[in-house]
Amino acid sequence: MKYGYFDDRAREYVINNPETPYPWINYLGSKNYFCLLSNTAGGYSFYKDARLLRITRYRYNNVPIDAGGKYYYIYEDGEYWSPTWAPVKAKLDYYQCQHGLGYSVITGERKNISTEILYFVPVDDNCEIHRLKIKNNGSSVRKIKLFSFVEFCLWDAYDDMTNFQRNLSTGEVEVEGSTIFHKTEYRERRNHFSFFTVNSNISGFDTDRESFIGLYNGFHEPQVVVSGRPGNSIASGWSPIGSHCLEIVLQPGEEQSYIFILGFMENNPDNKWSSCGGINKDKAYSMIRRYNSDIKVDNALQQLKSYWDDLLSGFYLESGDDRLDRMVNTWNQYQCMVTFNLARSASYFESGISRGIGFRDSNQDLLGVVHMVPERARERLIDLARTQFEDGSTYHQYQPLTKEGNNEIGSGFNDDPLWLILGTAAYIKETGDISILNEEVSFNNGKEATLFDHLLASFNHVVLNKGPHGLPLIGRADWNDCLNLNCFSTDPGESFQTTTNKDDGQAESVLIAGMFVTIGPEFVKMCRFIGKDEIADRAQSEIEDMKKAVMEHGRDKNWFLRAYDYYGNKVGSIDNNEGQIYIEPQGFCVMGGLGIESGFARKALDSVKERLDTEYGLVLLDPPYKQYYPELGEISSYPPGYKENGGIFCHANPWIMIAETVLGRGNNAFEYYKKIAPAYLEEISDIHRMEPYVYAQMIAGKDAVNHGEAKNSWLTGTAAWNYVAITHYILGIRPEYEGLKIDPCIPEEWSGFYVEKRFRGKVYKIHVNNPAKVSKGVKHIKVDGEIIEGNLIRIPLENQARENVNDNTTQHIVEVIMG
Ligand code: BGC
Ligand code: IFM
Repeated sequence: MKYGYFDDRAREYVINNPETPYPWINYLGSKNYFCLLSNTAGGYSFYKDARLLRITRYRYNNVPIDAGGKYYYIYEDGEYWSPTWAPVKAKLDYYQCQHGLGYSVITGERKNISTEILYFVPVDDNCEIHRLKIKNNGSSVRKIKLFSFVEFCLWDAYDDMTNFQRNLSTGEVEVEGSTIFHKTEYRERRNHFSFFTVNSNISGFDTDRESFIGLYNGFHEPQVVVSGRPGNSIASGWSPIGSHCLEIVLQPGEEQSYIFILGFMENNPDNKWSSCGGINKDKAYSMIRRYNSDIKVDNALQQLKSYWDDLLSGFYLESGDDRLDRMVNTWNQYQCMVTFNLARSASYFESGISRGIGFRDSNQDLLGVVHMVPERARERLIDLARTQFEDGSTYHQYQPLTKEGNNEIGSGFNDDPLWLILGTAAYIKETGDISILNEEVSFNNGKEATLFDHLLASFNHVVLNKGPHGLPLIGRADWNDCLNLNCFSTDPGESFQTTTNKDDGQAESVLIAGMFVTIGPEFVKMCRFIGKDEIADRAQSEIEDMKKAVMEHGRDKNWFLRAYDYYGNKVGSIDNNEGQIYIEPQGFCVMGGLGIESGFARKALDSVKERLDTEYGLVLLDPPYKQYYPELGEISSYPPGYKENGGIFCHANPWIMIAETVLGRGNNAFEYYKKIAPAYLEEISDIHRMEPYVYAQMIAGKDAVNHGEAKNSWLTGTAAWNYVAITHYILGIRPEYEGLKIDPCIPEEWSGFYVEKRFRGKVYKIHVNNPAKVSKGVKHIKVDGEIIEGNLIRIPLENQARENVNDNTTQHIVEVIMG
């Protein structure tokens, strides 16, 4: 069942039924000010950090689930409704929500009054605009009252939901004309405030939640709206809100437009406003003047649209399959940007208070955006490297506001270091900017180093932390956060403890080994490019050793093992009762070229098909753990079929897609792609439940009660990896250090496709033809009419200055014949 449709021309998902299977959200904001907005106007806003600078309040785990947002109420003759359907839920004669790139439009009509609310955050400002157009579609004059509503958060979202003894006495507001200022101090510092305003006279306002809603009412029946009379309340403590009341008279056919602005103002940090003193209203008023007319709002919206058009135009596909095109051209790239911006902080599944920027997460996220925002990817790499320890280990997360490593979580995830090599490689391949390796960036202890020194430390961290089988020690966990194998009991019957001491924890990871043989060669190539051949030779021999270790100790009969636990027992083996085969090492070991000649790779991927494939995607392991195994850590604490315990963990699916392309099996690769790509799941939205325009982290596996039901949409490494799988490996348009490789691995039945790719300052118009109906293999390539050697369009690294990446002046026509 569908709840809307894709409008590809407008690049919108248009929802036409407000009762979606779960709130279907959008993200407004692209730099510092962000807002999560659901299809019925639920959600919240924050500045930079979803925990520390939360502008409006939101209650997770609420009943109903999505209560609290940017609401408008229409009142007429004792009757009232929400033009966004929620929260009042009075039946609308027409409802539509268009989620576009960085903006949403919610339209509602009842009793011939139609309202269209455009919500967006201007590209370079710290505010959100709600432009409300209201029209009388009937034949009589209408007199209505319009009430706005936002609920302010007292800044630190965690404190806001826990520290009531203090917070209920801190709220302060001020009303001047049509502007409501939220002035509550943030602890001792009044260095920021927010405001909510409208570009018209108001007939009243409210700033105190209890006065507006009533102590025993809900958002669906605020007493002020029920009575149609604003209370003109001034909040003092308790819960400050912002609500305007506008009296509107509409002639038949008349339409009026009102612009509401919710803004955030930060003062210069060394020019703090005095406690209980004034706030800098002038700054707010000048922001308000930037958007106080329809023309100004139209311009700002246009600017936003151009911003996204420009970002997304770096890769354009015509495949003949609408669903694939809309994934590649719009929604997958869009999700990659949102995920890169927000890491794992704020979604409808991540509360915005618990996580910083993940080291492994960010390095993977940037794989999906480096072609759009290379400068920001570069900056992120440097920020990440700066939190790395000298021995190559890394803080698992850093805090976005301070960029300091998160001490609470610390380090010890032994996969983390390798992702920095992968992220850096992706950056260099896309931009050609090898100079990043010389960038000075100190280690966490302040010791001076270049980025290359960091990568060397990362590489060595694996080499110097191997276990009894010559495989990498896993530490607290590798990519699979829930596989905590250094859990042991010193005394039978005693509870299990975890050790992170490397001399203690002997558990080994075949996934890290697979990553090492996949990512290690990237490091070797970088060494060679900058003339460090001796390091390259040593590194290469370490890679060979690791390959041997995997082939000797990292294999089961038909697939790659997952790990050895603390006691040296195999994990992910046919000898185990449960958890016999895991997805991750099959993907990475094959990507790293293991077992290709011997046919073992094929066997491993055939086993994946046989054991892990389902109608809705590949499960993480099989069979799931049905009992709790303390020696495996968190993984078996999940019910069978959920999350890492045999859920369809979408992040790991593209690793198999890529591995399939290594074997040249384009049919399999694309079949796996389609199974989890949201645009292909639109018709089963009632089963899948999440937004059909973005990936979810997990879909319940075959052993789960609700097989096929997804959770954790939006902020997941799934976005970047699927983008890499489809663009670099299935379509095969792949940046390499030496240039652009054209190496498609597609379903045999495809007759070809067309791609336009912006690459190192030029545009490549690539026509791929597949007359012989093969999956893989390129017969010849012509660039501007000349046949080139092989399938690499060579562009030497040293010619590529970083500043060039967005200069699209030169075009090349590339004709590719597969066969
Ligand atoms: C995983 C969760 C797990 C959590 C804490 C996350 O990355 O997705 O399943 O519960 O880490 O270990
Ligand atoms: O690898 C992790 C990631 O860092 C956070 N989400 C879950 C993944 C698998 O456990």
